[in-house]
Parts: sequence; C-alpha cells; structure tokens
Amino acid sequence: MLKRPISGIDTGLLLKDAGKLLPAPSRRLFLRQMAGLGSLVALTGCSVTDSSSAEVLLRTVSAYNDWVQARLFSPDRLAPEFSRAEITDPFPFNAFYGEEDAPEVDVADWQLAVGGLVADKSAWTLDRLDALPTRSQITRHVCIEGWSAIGEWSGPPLADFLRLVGADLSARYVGFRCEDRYVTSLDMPTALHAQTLIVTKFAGKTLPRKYGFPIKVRVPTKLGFKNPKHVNELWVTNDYPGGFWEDQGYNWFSGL
Ligand SMILES: Nc1nc2c(c(=O)[nH]1)N[C@H]1C(S)=C(S)[C@@H](COP(=O)(O)O)O[C@H]1N2
Ligand SMILES: [Mo]
Repeated sequence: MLKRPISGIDTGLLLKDAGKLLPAPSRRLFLRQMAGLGSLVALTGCSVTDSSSAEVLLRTVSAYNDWVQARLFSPDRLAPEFSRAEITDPFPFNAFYGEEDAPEVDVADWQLAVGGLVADKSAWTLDRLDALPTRSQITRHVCIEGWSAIGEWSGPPLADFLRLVGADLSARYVGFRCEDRYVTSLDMPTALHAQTLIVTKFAGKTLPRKYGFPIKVRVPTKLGFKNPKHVNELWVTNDYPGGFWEDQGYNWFSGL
C-alpha cells in the first residue's frame, strides 16, 4: 500500500492510528483510497520525519476533517428511524468501566446544572425535565469499537431545552459532564438537531442505571461516544470543551 517506507516509523501502525482519528465514512474512504503516507504528505504539505511529526500531521488531518464535516452537516438530514421489530434486545452496555461500576444516582440528590452562555442558570430536577413535551425515536447507536444496536429512546428535544433556558444559540459548543466524570461536547447545529434528545426513557420505561439514569443525551447523528450518559451538567460555550475520548485523539465531530 505504501509507496515509500519512512525510516523509524511503523507505517502500518501509523495508518491504523490515522484511521482511528477519522469517523467511519471518512475512515473507509481513507483506508480504501489513500495511497499511504506519500499522499498524506502531498495533501497537507507536511513531511513525516519522526513519529511526533506524524502525530501532528494526523491531528491536522483530523482537525481538517472536523471542519469539513461541520460544514457538510445538514441540520435537516435525519438519522434513519426503525420499527419496534428491529430493536436490539438485549441492548449492549458500554462505558470506560464495567457494567457493575455504572453510577448509582439517587434522584432526590440529583440535579442537572446549566451554565455558560444561558440566560437562566437554574438547575433542573428530573420532575421538571419530565414536565417538558417529549419525542420518542427508534434509532441506531454506532460505537467506534465496532458494534451497533437499535434502541428506543424518549425525552425532550435538547433544542427545546436550550431555547427554554435562553441559551445563546449562536455559540459554538454545548459541553456535557457526567456523574462518572465523563465529558463530551457537541457543535451547536447538532445540539439543535430535531433528533437530539435529553433522554429520560429507554424502551418506554425509566432509563435504566446502566444506560444512563437519570438522563443521557441521545444524538443519532453521532458516534456512540458523543452520547453522554448520567449527565449532570450542561454548558454553552465558545471555548472548545473537548471530551474524555476526544482528548485521547478520537475525532471530535464524529458524525455518522
Ligand atoms: N457517562 C458516560 N457516557 C458514555 C460513556 C461512558 O463511559 N460514560 N461511554 C460512551 C460510549 S463509548 C458508548 S458506545 C455509549 C454506550 O451506551 P450504552 O451503554 O447505552 O450502550 O455510551 C457513551 N456515553
Ligand atoms: Mo462507544
């Protein structure tokens, strides 16, 4: 696949890493069409002399990819929805720890903190969230680790919530922090997407502990790691918030 080997670098591993930095559709394109590091170098004008400049190069490609994807993202394009018969049962669990370590939240103590560029920073209880109009949808969750599953999630659209609290809708990001200290963030157009929900119910019932009780944010236009569970803080900002996996090199936009 490679036109010319570069000394000191395991080019096969490097390409595998490069692939990981890119979301699925671009990753496939990348692996199928890239002639290897030669064309990567031609594309960016950087030369790869050691693994740290290779890393810089790959991050440049990933950042460029975020930029392209953000511009291609159409707020009107909907993720496919499925029938009840297509639901995956049992639905897989995933987190950066095992299922038995999923946070146990006492809803009496729980609040959703709201901060950043919003007019009303008052915290939300689950009852208050439950009083908002909800939407239900059956969509496919796609994990970067190579599995996908179809489930039914319901709750108030995040867009309605952001409008209600007087969020600055021209801000760039919405950040999320969770009970397990997981963090992720969305671009504002995705946060305002019609299918992006503050989920309070899974399969029509109270969201189970392992799937994010009391709330998760379901984003069917993004990879699974951009769907935070056990969210207890949300903030609107123009400062790049990053995230747990994003900070370890996963492509930030990660659209589907
Ligand atoms: N708080 C929190 N949210 C999280 C994660 C996590 O570790 N902690 N993992 C993410 C990843 S990688 C995936 S695939 C999904 C898994 O959600 P599930 O358990 O409902 O399948 O949750 C996402 N949200
Ligand atoms: Mo994931």
